[in-house]
Amino acid sequence: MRTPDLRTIHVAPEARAALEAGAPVVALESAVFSDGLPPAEGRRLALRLNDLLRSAGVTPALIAVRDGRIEVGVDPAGLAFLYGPDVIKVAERDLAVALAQGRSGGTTVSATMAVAHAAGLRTLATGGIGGVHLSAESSGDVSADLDALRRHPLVVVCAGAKAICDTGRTAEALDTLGVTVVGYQTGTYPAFYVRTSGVEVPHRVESPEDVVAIAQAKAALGDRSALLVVYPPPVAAALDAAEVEQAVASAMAQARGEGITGSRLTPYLLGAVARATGGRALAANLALLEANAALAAAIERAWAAARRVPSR
Ligand code: PSU
Ligand code: MN
Repeated sequence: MRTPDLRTIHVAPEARAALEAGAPVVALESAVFSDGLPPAEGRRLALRLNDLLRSAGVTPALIAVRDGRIEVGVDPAGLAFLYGPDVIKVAERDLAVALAQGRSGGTTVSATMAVAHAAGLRTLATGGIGGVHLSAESSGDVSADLDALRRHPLVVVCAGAKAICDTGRTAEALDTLGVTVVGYQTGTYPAFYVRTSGVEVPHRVESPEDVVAIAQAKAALGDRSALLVVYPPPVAAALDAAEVEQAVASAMAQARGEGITGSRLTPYLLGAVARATGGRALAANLALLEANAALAAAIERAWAAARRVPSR
């Protein structure tokens, strides 16, 4: 799919002004609010992310679809439309349906990348990307986020793939697709709630400036794939690998028992894992979303500063 036509995308005045000025802007996905977190937690987190980005001198650009309008720069105080009865989880392939049928929904990483790319944004923060699911052998479930990373040249900050994915197989898929992956102050992929999966990342970076230099080099080469920055969750909130493995295994058994598949699977599993860990998975999820937004903000600030330096 080509990136959507900018005329079908509504960019809020503040985000538009920041983009025109070359000022730092961070895109946020909204499926995490509509599907990934309990509504009350999601709504509070949306406000916190907004405040965090603003205090870092960055314009927040929450992306979502409201009544068939694709919006960039949604007010985090007005998220009720994400919790109505007809809300859909909008992956890139669903944008057209939402548009044609006037639907509302939270955008996944794939849809958020497509919209952000078309609107001229450079950096996106999320919790975990979708990847190759642990059940992929039998179900064939591989997230559309992966192919979107091949086609949209954004910097995407995440804590690796979601806990219900197989990090090793997700890393191989990213390799095949030609996505540039760097570990931020780490040599291995984090596994969402867990600081390390043991799977090596191809490259390691130490600073926001390192990330910007690679993003600029990719642009200079005409490389259209994303730069995926994997960032371990904060030490204080991170969980133990064994605990997560057990919680995920029992969540998958429950999902099988209830016959849950397709786009409903991710939200179902995340909820079951949160319950199985007595809420510690939820706390880790919130903490890593904030940390990722903060790193995305630092990357955007470094990028805006780099633009002001005269070129050699
Ligand atoms: N990570 C989370 N919560 C989420 C998601 C990721 O902690 O809700 C969402 C993201 O929006 C991601 C999507 O793009 O799940 C992937 O869904 P699927 O596996 O169905 O492609
Ligand atoms: Mn899927």
